[in-house]
Amino acid sequence: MADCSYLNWPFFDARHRELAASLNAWLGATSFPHHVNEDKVDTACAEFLAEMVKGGFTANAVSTEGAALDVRSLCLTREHFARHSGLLDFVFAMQGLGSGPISLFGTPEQRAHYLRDVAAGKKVAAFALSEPEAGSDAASLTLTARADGDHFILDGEKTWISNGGIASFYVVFARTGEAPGAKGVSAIIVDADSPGLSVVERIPLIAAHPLARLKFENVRVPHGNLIGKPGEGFKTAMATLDVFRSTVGAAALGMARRALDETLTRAKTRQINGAPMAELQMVQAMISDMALKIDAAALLIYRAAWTKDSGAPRVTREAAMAKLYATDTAQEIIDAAVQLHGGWGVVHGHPIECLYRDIRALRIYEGASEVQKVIIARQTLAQEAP
Ligand code: COS
Repeated sequence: MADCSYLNWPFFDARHRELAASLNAWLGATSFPHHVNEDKVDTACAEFLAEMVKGGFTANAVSTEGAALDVRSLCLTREHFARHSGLLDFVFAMQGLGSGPISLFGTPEQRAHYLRDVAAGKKVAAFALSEPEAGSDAASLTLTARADGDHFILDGEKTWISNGGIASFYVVFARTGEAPGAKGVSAIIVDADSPGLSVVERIPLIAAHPLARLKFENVRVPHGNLIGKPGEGFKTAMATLDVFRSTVGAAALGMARRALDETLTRAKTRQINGAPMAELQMVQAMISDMALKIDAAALLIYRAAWTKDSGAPRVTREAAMAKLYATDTAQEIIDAAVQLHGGWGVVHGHPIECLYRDIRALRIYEGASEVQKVIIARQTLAQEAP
């Protein structure tokens, strides 16, 4: 049985411990493949979503009535899902991130129309921020939305869009021109079947999940699909990422925990020179590093989640630290697990080999490690000297 003592940390309430117990029970009774081929990924996403809706877990991904999202529940769910399957975690995470701007800033009508269906698995959500020439520098995005009576007309491209091709709607960040740069961007909901919106390319990945490049040509969207105020879309995107970046760290933590679990089993059972590998001090040093990084990552993640849940208006610094540390160290932990598994660690389809591929994207999406360093440095430099 994996270590669950962290659930007794003061960051958690009784309902979080109950959620973790029900996640463990559900995951113990359901089996999800470690590896899904690119050509089966759309079907697998639909099946995984249907299963997690039946398990009752997607309701935590959205805020149908306008209450704050519970970031600790989001993190616990991602951590547990990612321990079993990177794709399972992805499906849950995207329902939350893709509809996050509506949960945080949507009107009651937008919530009623979109979020109930997202929670029920009847609608699949996507977050469309990045463009071919605007990734880390998100404020330089160029896709335009010009007003035309009571509609917007969208023209341009988005890329690296998770759930692209299977989403029911996209929350699109578009230039509406109130001011140059970050202050001239608005967040607009675009239904996937809107005429003029097309998927021009599906992008295969190191660990399969649906990802696409989208084209918008004269796409007409009613003004009622604007989320928040015109010109505040960049802040909406950043505030959404403030919530979900800690959860990326949590997914990395789940993968790292799985790597450690697998390594402990191997180190205790594999005999080298007539004794278990675990008796070798070099192996012990690696296991010690793994365990230490896992606890440090968990502390940063649940500190950020607890701070947000306790009512902090922004957790930009805490969330950036959690994502940066947890994803970078999970990569190191999984690499060490590959090393300690010897040849098995690189056998296609072995759980450790799957983790090795699953973890890589987490250091890039929702703000690369380097972006998180910029954010942490800016926030630290902005502090008053004593
Ligand atoms: N919450 C609320 N508002 C925020 C915010 C947050 N977390 N972060 C920034 N803002 C606001 C700022 O306060 C500023 O508004 P004011 O001038 O009124 O104060 C505005 O947004 C612009 O912020 P800033 O000047 O920091 O913008 P930059 O263009 O310098 O942004 C980074 C820099 C690198 C932080 C940003 O572009 C970023 O996060 N890039 C990565 C994007 C990303 O994660 N892409 C992945 C897409 S999802 S897979």
